[in-house]
Amino acid sequence: MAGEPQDDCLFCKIVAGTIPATIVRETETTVAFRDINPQAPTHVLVIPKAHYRDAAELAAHAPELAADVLRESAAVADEDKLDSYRTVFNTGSGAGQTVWHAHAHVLGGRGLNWPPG
Ligand code: IU
Repeated sequence: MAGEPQDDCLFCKIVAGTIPATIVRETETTVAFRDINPQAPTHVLVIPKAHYRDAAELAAHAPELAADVLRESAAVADEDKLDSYRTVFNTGSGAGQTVWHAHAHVLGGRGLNWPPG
């Protein structure tokens, strides 16, 4: 069910502490950790602790939590002293989503092209 931990979800396991991650920030409702396959000098994932399969489900069921994720994304950029950065939510496999627990990618520390691939 939306919002409930899923046994087979990698990011729920990171939240539970049963799989290690390089955590850079944590709040009551969110965790931010370095991506294991970084695409930029800063590549941090910000996730809600509660399980929602993607950003659309998160926004529909828990808009205040979605706002927490955006606020923490800005805080990550601030901590890494990024004056420009990109916040990305891949939603659906056609857009490149591979982990089915909503997450914001925070990318920065190099020039970023537009449009993305
Ligand atoms: P995507 O938007 O669902 O494609 O992003 C998933 C990200 O999760 C991707 O950038 C992976 O490198 C990252 N990731 C991770 O940081 N740790 C893991 O154990 C796994 C994936 I699996």
